[in-house]
Amino acid sequence: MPSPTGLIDRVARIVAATPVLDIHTHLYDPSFGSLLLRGIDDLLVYHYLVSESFRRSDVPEERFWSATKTEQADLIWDALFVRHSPVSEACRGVLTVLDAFGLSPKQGDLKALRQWFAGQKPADHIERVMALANVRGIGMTNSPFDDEERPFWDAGVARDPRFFAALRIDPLLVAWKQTVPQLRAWGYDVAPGLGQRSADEVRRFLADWTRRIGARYCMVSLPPGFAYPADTETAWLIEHAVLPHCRDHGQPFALMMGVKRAVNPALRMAGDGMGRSDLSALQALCAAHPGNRFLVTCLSRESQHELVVLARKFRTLHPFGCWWFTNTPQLIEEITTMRLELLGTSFTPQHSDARVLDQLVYKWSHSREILARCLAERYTALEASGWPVTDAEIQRDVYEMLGGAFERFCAG
Ligand code: HDL
Ligand code: ZN
Repeated sequence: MPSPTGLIDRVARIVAATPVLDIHTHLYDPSFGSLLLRGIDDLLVYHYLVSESFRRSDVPEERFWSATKTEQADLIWDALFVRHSPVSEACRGVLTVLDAFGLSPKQGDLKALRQWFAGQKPADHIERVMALANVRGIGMTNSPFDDEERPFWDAGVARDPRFFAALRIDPLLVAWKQTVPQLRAWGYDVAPGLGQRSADEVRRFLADWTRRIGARYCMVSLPPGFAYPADTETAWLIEHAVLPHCRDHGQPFALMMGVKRAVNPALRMAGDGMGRSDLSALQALCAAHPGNRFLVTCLSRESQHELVVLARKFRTLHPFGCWWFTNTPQLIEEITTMRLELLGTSFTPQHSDARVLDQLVYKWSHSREILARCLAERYTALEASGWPVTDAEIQRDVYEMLGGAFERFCAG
């Protein structure tokens, strides 16, 4: 539908100019040192590209894993960029990043790219990336069970306020019995058989870490088979420990639903898959716990419509992001349009899930382009119905969707 008021350009300009709060990533505060990944080799060995490269090479998985990061990156570059056109979203992302830095990979070779990145001062590079991606804040994924990360919390590092913490508790909820010994070693009097003492001690564990890292929310990723109510450790711990904890601390509980871990273990982190979630579990959680707030993203395309309809029923449910395998232009467009048409602007369209600092540049430029298009279409339809939109209204809506609504949702 043509837009009489240059609407598409106005929306694109405002979306590009509005800084985003990236509510879920795997990036780290720069004070976490080498945990904050950046540069061409980390961009290329991103697990999305690892799985794509295995389709294009007959290198045995174990030989790949025994290679150095540089050798792995060379293999991936050759398989996905030299011998074939890099048309996948994850491949295009690497090129968007390099192009934004003014680098032309087709002329240069990986050596030249490595030299360029090696020449960037870390602190300057972080500022450059956050400015290019127009990101005002970055949500981390902080797991007490991560042996690499925990020493930084033990040491007490100076924090960059733009990086906020989120408490990730998967081992507690999806591998309870294997996690009990670790909790006991940390001084929490829990038992495999659960019970009130364990619930109290898990709440103390959650409270200790929430305070320690200043977590903005609690998060877990759940398999497609997650059920609630159910006679499972996961359901029991959510009901008797996590949700009371979240109420005590005024925190939303973030559920990332539908991940099948280690579908192909030989691919390691690249080996995870997905399945359709039974959202009646989410419906039951929202209905049984009106005092809790839920941030939810689903991995299966087939779960998206049900998630949006559930969000229409429960204002305590805030859908967010086009997660992982739905983070592709076609599905971002489909999901964002579905959400706009059924929820208005009361959701958070995207998070980057970035694992490498430089990825912020492509994940946000690709998503902003699509969000702007979807929004412009809605505003054009409004204008056609006699409701002209002002720049101020567009700015208000975009700020909401790029983090403002999330901040209000977290504040309760
Ligand atoms: O569980 C998660 O938070 C997922 O985002 C996984 O980390 C996954 O490996 C990923 O990076 N997806 O984008
Ligand atoms: Zn993630």
